[in-house]
Amino acid sequence: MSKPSRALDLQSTAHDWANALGSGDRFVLSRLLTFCESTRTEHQELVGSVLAQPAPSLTFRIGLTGAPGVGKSTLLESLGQFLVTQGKRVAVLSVDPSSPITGGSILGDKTRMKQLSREPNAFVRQVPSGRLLGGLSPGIARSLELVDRAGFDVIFVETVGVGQSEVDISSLVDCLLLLVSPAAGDELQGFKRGIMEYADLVGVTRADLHPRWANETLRAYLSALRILDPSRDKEGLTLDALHGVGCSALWDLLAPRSVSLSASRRRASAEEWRERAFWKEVSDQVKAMVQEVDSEGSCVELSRVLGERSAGLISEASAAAEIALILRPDPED
Ligand SMILES: Nc1nc2c(ncn2[C@@H]2O[C@H](COP(=O)(O)OP(=O)(O)O)[C@@H](O)[C@H]2O)c(=O)[nH]1
Ligand SMILES: [Mg+2]
Repeated sequence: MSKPSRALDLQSTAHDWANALGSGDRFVLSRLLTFCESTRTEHQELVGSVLAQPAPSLTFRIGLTGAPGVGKSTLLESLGQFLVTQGKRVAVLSVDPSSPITGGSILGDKTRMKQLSREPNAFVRQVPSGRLLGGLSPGIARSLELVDRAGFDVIFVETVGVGQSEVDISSLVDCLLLLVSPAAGDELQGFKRGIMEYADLVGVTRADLHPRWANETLRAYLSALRILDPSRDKEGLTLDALHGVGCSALWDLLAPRSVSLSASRRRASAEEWRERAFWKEVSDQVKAMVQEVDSEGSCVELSRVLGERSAGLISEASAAAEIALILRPDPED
């Protein structure tokens, strides 16, 4: 007999935790996600051992990206409920750049997906972003793995489309949906190439407010997407996220893309992603260290190199090489 889920603690075996998770126990899922976000070693170790237990990875993962306010959470509220009425179990991981760790969330009701959260067959969770706005925390790959094991049919990951995050998320999902707002003719210039290249589908929100602009925007995005990557099948549609108009058509576009990666391949990509997240963190820390030198004036040599580089006296490459030499410990010491 396995333990009741509320009796599980850090002394319980990974096997018991994994069983409770696999039975779809959301209390256990919530606790494991909290451990995943924790900095305590014993929490990280438990998550690691739970994930080391064999389990199929079968959940269809969909990334949803776009500028703040475009309508990501609103769409998930509608689309999630639509899917629940279709008998699907739906999970949402929403990467929240406004520091939910402290509980100091400044998010409105829309962002919380209030209706969807109340559905017994839905699970909505805000996960903290990395240190940079819109960045993904290194824990996200593991959080996704945990949700994946809790028996949902679909997992959505909502990320703010800033910087690298959509590139990162695209390696963890089966399909990436880019949401954009309707824009007038000249505003359609200057697409953000980075985001576009990774998107499989594009949705234009607020079609209820600006139907004509929404259609024009969709046309412009689709032709740009096809030029950027003619090999991939890019599709899109206009939506009224607020009233859920277009959810059924959107699902018709999404569902065929669930013919997804095999479990082992996905696990490899999660590991690869954690590896990248780790080295990014290391280089950010080193960068911060080097940048602080100037103000503290603690390292004369570094200050000199930084000063010479700003003044254009030495090239970027030789400045970087000199910094590496300075940071390397002296074997004589
Ligand atoms: N009328 C209308 N309002 C929308 C639509 N999509 C989003 N909104 C509104 O836009 C605001 C921001 O939406 P939200 O989902 O929080 O954006 P997110 O930051 O991308 O998650 C909310 O007040 C929504 O009600 C839409 O398709 N039509
Ligand atoms: Mg949101």
